[in-house]
Amino acid sequence: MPRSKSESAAPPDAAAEPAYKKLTSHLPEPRFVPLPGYERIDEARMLARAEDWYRTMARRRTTRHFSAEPVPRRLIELAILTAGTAPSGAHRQPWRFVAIDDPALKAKLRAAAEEEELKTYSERMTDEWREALHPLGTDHVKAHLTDAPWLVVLFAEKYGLRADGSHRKNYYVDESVGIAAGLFVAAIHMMGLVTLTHTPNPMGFLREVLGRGRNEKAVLVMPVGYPRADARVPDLQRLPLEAIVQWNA
Ligand code: IYR
Repeated sequence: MPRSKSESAAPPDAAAEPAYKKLTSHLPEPRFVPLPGYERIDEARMLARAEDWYRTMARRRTTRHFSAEPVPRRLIELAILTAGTAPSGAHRQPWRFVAIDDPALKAKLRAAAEEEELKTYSERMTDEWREALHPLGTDHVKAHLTDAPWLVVLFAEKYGLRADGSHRKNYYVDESVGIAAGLFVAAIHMMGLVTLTHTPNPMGFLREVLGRGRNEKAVLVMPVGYPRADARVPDLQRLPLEAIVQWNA
């Protein structure tokens, strides 16, 4: 009896490399090093640290009420270094930070942001959106942009630029930059400062005023400083665990 085509085909060889592996065979072997700095800790300490970290992070709030008290530049450097530990698509690290403490530049950015935001709140927002923001008390007045001692503007590098001007694609830029932003927010909180994730809309003016390249897109403006003694926040609750997790299907 003739064997069917599938029976006569060579059995798949588990050890055989799929053809795509050949496509990078001209490249140098990747270099791997032992996982650096990993320290196994016992379970009781794991739990204590996890509880402590959670309780500390649960106290983080976004406030619009910043003190003008100066903050040392090294603290901003450390928050940016921490943000830069984020994982990123193909390890392209597509985040760039502009840290501003010059009062004139802060005033210029505030004026530009308020001009756009006035149009956004007046004309661009839908009624539904305006109503959604109502409990947060946000409006086009951005006093925090000049009150806070630092403004940190986060840019996403949409693509890299090679020396010859050609574009080098970056991967998962939004996800990577979002993770970096989260780490920045956590770092600021852990050092006892506050920040606010301001999303001016539209953001094009930031690239122009700050002289960034066309391959970068502004993502967030984050004032950083101490909270004012009378700082207030909207009365919000966070979702309980049951509402945000599913264990298995
Ligand atoms: N970009 C505006 C509007 C705004 C939108 C959302 I969604 C917020 O959670 C907060 C504000 C602004 O920064 O005011």
